[in-house]
Amino acid sequence: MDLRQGIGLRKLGRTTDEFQQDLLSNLYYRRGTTVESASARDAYEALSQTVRDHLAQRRARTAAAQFASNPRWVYYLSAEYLLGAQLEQNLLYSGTGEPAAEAVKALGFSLEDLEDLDVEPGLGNGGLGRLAACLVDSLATRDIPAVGYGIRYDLGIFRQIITENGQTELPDDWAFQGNPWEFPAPDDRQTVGFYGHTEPIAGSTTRKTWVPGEIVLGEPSHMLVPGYGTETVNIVRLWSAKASEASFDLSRFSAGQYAEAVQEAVRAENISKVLYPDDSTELGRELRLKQQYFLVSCSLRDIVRRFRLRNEGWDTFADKTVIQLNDTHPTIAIPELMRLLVDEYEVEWEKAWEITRSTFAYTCHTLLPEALETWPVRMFEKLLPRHLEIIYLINMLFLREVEARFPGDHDRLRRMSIIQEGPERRVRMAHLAVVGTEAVNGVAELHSKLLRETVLDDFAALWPAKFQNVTNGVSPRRFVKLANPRLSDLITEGLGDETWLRDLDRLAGLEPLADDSSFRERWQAIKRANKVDLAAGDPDSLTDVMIKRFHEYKRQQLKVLHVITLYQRIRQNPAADWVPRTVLFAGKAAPAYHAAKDIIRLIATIAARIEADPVVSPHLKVVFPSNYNVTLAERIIPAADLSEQISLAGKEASGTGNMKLALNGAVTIGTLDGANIEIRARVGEDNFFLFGMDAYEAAQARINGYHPRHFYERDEELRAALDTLTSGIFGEVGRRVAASLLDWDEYLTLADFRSYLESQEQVEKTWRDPTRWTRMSILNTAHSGFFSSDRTVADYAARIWRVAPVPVIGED
Ligand code: H2P
Repeated sequence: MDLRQGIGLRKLGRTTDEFQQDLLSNLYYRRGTTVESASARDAYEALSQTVRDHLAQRRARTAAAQFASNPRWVYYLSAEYLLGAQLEQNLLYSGTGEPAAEAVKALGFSLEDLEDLDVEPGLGNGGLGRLAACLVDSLATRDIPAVGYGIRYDLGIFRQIITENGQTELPDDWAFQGNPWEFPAPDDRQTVGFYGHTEPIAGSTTRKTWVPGEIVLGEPSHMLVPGYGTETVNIVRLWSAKASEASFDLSRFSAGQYAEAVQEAVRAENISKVLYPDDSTELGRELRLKQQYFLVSCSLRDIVRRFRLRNEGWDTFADKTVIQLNDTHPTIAIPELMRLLVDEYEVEWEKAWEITRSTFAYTCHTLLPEALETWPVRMFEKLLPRHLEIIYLINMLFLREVEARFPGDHDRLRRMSIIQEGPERRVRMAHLAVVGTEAVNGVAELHSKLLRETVLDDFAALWPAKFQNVTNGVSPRRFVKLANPRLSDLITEGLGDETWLRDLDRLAGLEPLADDSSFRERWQAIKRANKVDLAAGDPDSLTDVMIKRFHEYKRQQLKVLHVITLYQRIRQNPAADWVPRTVLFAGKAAPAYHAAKDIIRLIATIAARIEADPVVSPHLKVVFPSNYNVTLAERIIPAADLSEQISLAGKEASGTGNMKLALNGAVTIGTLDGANIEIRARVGEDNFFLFGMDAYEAAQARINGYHPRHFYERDEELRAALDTLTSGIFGEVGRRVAASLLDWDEYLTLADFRSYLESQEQVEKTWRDPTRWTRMSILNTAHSGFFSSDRTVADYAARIWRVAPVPVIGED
């Protein structure tokens, strides 16, 4: 028997009988229980193991095929992954859904019961983390050899509870009951240093020895990332911080100083304790920087370990390695690779710099200048003294390059420097990320353009070819097939087969069906059924959803002003023929972001008030389900009629919820911002409700001197809405929100109010014509094929990574 790479393994069964046997054997040998006494958890664990085994076999073949082809590997470094629940996805991707359902039934459970036990790892915050998850899905689906690296936070994004008092945050101990999808790999543990000092090395001007003052261990485990409709199974490798043995102080423990004995160990393990520790304190900020270096250091050592398995020279490193930095969080990877090459492997500085620059690429996800990270030099110096020295040298050589191109332009040098001068000197991570990479991309056309024209304009002038656009995308498997099985079946029927799930442009084939009345009726019936399942409000009402992280630039407050206006209009004229609406908000606000939390609280207050109002409640309902996460998104998106994408133009880099909603037949009301522009261009102007200023008008409005009170004075309904808030009927929080809008209104909410209201009137007019609305809905789906993350990955592969697929040959 050939035992290499699992070739000698028994092939796992796919028939119901075979699957059942495997399930029973897992129940018996891994859970130590029998059919008679199995709990739902036993059944869930045994089922997960059985499904996982199928993927593990594919994983073994993938690893063998990828290693044999010696490809250029894509390493995706991301502080966040919002992977979503795993069981349902893995049933689909392993093709075991049907036998599993039967086998589980024979145990006395339903698949749905067991899916409820599947906990989603909340290792991310919003679009950025979910994008990482969609990209790794598509990397595997496109057979691209890749590893995602991240942090295995013990506590993921907090669990949110919404009450009339707003948002309450609770810890999310997601792996409390274990995580059956994870493979620990303690052998690949890494050692990470912090603090300490550097020492010169005799005879070298560039090399130094770093003597860290604290050592922490990084222990990896990985999750399997299967491709859809292919054999490839890649991995996401997540690092947990562990204290080294030496950090436990046995003598103190023996002396009864229990807390002191473990304090060093606790400090070490705190590194991977929570996602985004509160950074309103100095210690919190230092912990974040520690997390970033922890991720980078473990991952780079792992990448170097993998490279060195082949004994190839450093000359080939960049040909075999591309490291994508997902935003600036992992940017310390640039000086870290320099440190490894120069200090540890004795590669010449120039050579090391050439390797580093051709290895990295950077994706920027924001346009808000305040969201581009900077770290105090002082903190860097203390925590990562050697890295700061390397950054200084990189900066000096870089500024020389700028000086040579733009002699005497001191202002430019100051603007472009990696070090921001001022009372507190800071390291500008985005500048480091641009200087140390081969390619920089924004995530939608407008975003990439604005990056070149505004925040990174000096860099674009220096290196125009470095700047690219790669428009985001989403996984049609998770967000259509799994989230919306009814619609998915209808699409498959309409197109004749399921190949659209790997080739989303095929959705265009639905276009003619928009004119087919029986197809339209079925389409409508599915939307209704999804609304019934969601149970948020009357399924015949217009389901109007705004689901995303809470941030003032996204302008949930504009939607609030709309709701208040509707409330007042209905109260003034209760007998009129109102379009019934269910307005659904979902999303979390960062715990220290008080203005965003105020908006949540205000929404909760308004929702309760409307609910209690017999005049308004038959026509208008506001709901705010708690704890927005991937699982909840998968329930809301299929039920949405109207998708709110109302950020101030020029502020939302892309958005991906907009894509998920359009794909599921929600019609967008939106500004010319982020990917909305590309959605509108594809679905057609007639099938999109546009309003508001564009990015240039918005920028101009600020420059010309924006006075929110001016809009308040001129627009009677706006005035009434704001006066209502100021009157206190929605509590103190209403007053605060009104004051912030009237006094400053950073994101020009009041300026776009009237245009938004007019566009909402168009929405209602269209809604009254179900044929027209349903056509729009179908055409939105039909023309959203471009927004597949498979296309995004193909773009990165061709233009940035220059990598090709490595197919994995199947067993059969
Ligand atoms: C961010 C941007 C979005 C973008 C997403 C993925 C940071 O997500 O703001 O515009 O689509 O990255 O590129 P979010 O706001 O949802 O946290």
